[in-house]
Amino acid sequence: MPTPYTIIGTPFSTFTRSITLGLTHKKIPFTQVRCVPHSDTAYDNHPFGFLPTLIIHEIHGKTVNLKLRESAAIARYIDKVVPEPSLHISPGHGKAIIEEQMWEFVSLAGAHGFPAVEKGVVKPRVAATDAGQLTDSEIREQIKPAVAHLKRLLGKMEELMADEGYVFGSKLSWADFFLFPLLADLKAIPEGELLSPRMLNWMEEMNKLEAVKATTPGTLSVGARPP
Ligand SMILES: N[C@@H](CCC(=O)N[C@@H](CS)C(=O)NCC(=O)O)C(=O)O
Repeated sequence: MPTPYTIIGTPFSTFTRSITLGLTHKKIPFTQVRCVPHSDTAYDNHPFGFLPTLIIHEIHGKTVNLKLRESAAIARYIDKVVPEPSLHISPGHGKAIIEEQMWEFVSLAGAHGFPAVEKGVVKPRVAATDAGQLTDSEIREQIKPAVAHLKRLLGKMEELMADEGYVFGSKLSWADFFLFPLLADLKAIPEGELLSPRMLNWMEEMNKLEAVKATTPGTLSVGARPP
């Protein structure tokens, strides 16, 4: 039987993994089409060739093959069709006073975390390592300003997190699923040394989740390369 959803995007893509983490955690079957950003497949499904796109094949028994883009919109749709297990928080979870602070964290992770981790440090480090032309200290020198920026960003993200447990303490949420793919990539490169004991403890907790285990193949953390 065909799955009700198709996700367009390589498992290597962190935004794609945030969504496959949510789908897997909620036990929603899906098919994944592995492609890189700006490939023909990406453009066939997204106006700007970005990842991910969720194709919703049916709504209320009617074939629609609707293409939904933007990970936060996709997360909202997933929550609507399969509310449990919930990936939302309530006031009192971690440092939250209002529930919207979970979406605030998600947005900060995407808008500030992604460029600082992936564009600034992970991608240049992986590209330089794969090219094999520079020594480790030359690579470190090249990415030094980006590493300093990332260190500040990680400190600020950590300030928003509960002192222990998930991002919002005892409650697993989309905040964890949006931050985790970024830091799993970071941990896989030498600059993973920036991760604090708090972040490392959190990653250990996350690594126990079935959804994390199921979405690990194809990621940098196991040495994979796209698609
Ligand atoms: N706002 C988008 C961002 C998605 C995004 O940046 N995806 C990356 C892959 S992880 C991408 O396609 N990047 C292409 C580019 O930066 O040109 C979302 O939340 O879905």
